[in-house]
Amino acid sequence: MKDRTSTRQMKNRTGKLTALGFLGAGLVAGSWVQSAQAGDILVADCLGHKVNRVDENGNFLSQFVPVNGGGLAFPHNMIWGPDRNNDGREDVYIMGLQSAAVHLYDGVTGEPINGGVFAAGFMNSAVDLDFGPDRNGDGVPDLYVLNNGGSNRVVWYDGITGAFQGVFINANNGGNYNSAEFMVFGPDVTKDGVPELYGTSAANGIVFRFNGATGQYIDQFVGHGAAGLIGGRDLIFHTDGKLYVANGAGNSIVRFNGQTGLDGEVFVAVGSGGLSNPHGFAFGPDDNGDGEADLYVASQANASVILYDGVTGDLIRVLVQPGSGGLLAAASVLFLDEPCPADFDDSGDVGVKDLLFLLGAWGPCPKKGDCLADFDDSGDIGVKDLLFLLGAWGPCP
Ligand SMILES: [Ca+2]
Ligand SMILES: [Ca+2]
Ligand SMILES: [Ca+2]
Ligand SMILES: [Ca+2]
Repeated sequence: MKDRTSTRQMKNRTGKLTALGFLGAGLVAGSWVQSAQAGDILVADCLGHKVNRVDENGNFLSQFVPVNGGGLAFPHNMIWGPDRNNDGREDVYIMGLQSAAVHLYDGVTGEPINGGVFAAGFMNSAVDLDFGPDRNGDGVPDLYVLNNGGSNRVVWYDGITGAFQGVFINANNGGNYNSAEFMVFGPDVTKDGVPELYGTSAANGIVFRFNGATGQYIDQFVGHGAAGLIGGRDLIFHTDGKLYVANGAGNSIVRFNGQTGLDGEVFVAVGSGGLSNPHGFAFGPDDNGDGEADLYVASQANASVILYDGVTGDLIRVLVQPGSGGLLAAASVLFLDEPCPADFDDSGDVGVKDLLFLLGAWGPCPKKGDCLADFDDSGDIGVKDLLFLLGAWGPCP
């Protein structure tokens, strides 16, 4: 039910820490950190056509998706999305570039759901996917797919059925958006309540911006070469208000003012820890104990995952050693979902303390995505969220 959709930072666990901080009482922030560190991580292997599962120390555990499982070929980005097999837990959606499909797997077991395909058709070297604005008015966020090839740069699918709906951004919409790599919905500059779409290109350092409601080209949010950005990959609007971009061709991570696109600076230094063609990345569980989320980067060219301090960008360590677990090329990372999202205090069951936390945060969220108890992502904490919590009452699965 918890449907973390529009911005990528909503899909890691940093929101939980923020929400607990928002509570003020500091409920059990210490135990949260402990718990978050115990999470496993998925690593998409684009050349190995599989998804590995590693523990918090980067040790290989298993293939979450085996080679070509569910028809997967060349997995690129991975996201959490709505529960499709009605077990009450979110499921994992994976962009298959060569299989030209959005694949779907059980978020706990990795088993393919409905044969492993949620959406297909009208994809041309599809590289990224995201749930975003509801375009067909049924109240459910729809699915957007970014194509590297063809003229149908961004296409969209019904968020419930996965049925193709149409072209959202045509390559001729303006901006000459080619060699697309990653996209994300971010700050609403047109002030119409709909987040805009921001995309990177492998061919240059431009971050393109499009109107999230109409698909029309707006501008170059970041210009080529800023902070040394010469070939973009993944991008994240982080909770600190900055836009982080993986500089694939430049082997660094750079960041900008998330509202203006200016004030570019290098965050992770060129080649730090062996960083080579960084692709997907995510802020996730605090590893070095400073209470702040750290940065996990898929270093594609040397098939590793490298961990950096989420505040300073300094190298912490190489998390997944090059080639570990048969990894051929790391495309993206995803933190396995929490098994019990309503267990805010991580006590192992959903109980009175969790109920009090939800009631204490009742009403509008201070900021969408930073509102832990907003299970249905409605932007406020209300009756539906209360019912979800009550439905999960008792010991966690
Ligand atoms: Ca599920
Ligand atoms: Ca919809
Ligand atoms: Ca807008
Ligand atoms: Ca940290």
